[in-house]
Amino acid sequence: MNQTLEETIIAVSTPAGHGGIGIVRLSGPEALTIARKIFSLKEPEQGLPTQKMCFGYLMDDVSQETLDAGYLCYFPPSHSYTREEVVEIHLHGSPVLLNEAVRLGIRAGARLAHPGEFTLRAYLNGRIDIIQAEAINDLIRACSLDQARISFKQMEGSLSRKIAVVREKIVELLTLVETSLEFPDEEPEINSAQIRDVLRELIGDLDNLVKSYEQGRALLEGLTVAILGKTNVGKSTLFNALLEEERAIVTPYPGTTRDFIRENILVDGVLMKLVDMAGFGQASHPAEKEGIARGQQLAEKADGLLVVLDASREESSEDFLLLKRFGHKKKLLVFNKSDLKPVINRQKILDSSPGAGWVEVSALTGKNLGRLKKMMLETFSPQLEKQEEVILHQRQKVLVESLKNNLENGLRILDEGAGEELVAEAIREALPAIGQLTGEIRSQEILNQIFSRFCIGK
Ligand SMILES: Nc1nc2c(ncn2[C@@H]2O[C@H](COP(=O)(O)OP(=O)(O)O)[C@@H](O)[C@H]2O)c(=O)[nH]1
Ligand SMILES: [Mg+2]
Repeated sequence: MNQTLEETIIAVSTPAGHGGIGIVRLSGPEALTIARKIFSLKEPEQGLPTQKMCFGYLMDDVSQETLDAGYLCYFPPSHSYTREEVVEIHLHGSPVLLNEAVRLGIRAGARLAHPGEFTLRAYLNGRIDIIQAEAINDLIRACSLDQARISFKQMEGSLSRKIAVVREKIVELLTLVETSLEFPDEEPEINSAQIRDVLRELIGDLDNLVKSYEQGRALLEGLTVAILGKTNVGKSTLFNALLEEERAIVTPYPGTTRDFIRENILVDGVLMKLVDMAGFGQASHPAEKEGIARGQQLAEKADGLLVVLDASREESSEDFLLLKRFGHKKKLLVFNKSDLKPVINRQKILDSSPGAGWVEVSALTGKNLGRLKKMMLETFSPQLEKQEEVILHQRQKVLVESLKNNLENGLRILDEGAGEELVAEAIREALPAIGQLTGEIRSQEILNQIFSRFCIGK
């Protein structure tokens, strides 16, 4: 990736396709000069206030043809995303027009930006660290409101600050240990018991961060919710109803669904991967048999189960087998077909599955589906402690783990009664991991990996 900051870069920053408006963005030392060549202000005599929308026209500066009307907004380096001159040109959201604006900008001296290059510049110019850059991309790509919330906080520096505190504590500890070593005749600044306390506390904090990665993954990838039940109880109808579209095939005949189908739904901002599968019980076809086997495996790994029962029929041994088989999983009992005359002995089912939440619904009429969704959220989402940081990237997790290992190593050396010099050395080895985490230690490979995942124009 080209990293010369002398060049001015340009790209369309809004998504591909037709839209109400589209934005072309420039960043670099010539951003304003180039923008003024291709965009002429309607009232140039009024000057160009910073961070204000100024009306004008997109112009071909050679043919003098006016191509569109829109707004130009200038951000001086002190207030821009990249810490360079940035200009946004807001036009009508037509891909041909926006591409033409980019072509004109390039003819006037700009270069097409690489994916993520605006954010890369914000990092290279010291406005954000690497953790924040990753968070910006996470925010853009967030599929759920919970993930967006976390990414926004991290973009604002919450995780970076947490890491900075760890670093300060380590540096302070090192300074105290080293001063004590330097002046062995004086009263030591810190004794072994105090060193041990500081290390233990740091290791505890880092351990919580490492553990949060599991939660982070659930957020990033969504929760898998499998729909289980005997054949013909209405699983596919429920699946379609929750999805609000006719995705799975529904027929009155048992064994209609042979494989499993997975679709995403958003429940109150939380991403859920809903899986419809073959009904449990006697398979009438080899494909159905295989479907049942795969379904069992999937259900075993799911974050939650919806066990569907046909309330208009008598409960059967298969229902009880199923409940027993998945007794250990988080689940909700869904008594379906509540629009028909109730026949099932509900209490008997509830007794066999103590503690499980339940709800009466009709997948056909939609009765209680809102309530079911609410219960799915309450029962299946990991309980995020609001103030806790959550790690969303393996890169970060690996580095935090290595940091923790170094400190544990220091603690072990201390416990073995080795000299404080060796302890200090072990602790000092933790520092590079922090530098890599925040991007203070720059690795071209890591930069390429991170920024190539961005969109062009960000
Ligand atoms: N009356 C009524 N019929 C339903 C309801 N849900 C599903 N059905 C019917 O039950 C039959 C089997 O449904 P389906 O979704 O294919 O069941 P699956 O085998 O569990 O996937 C179909 O004829 C559906 O129309 C419901 O809530 N009420
Ligand atoms: Mg089905």
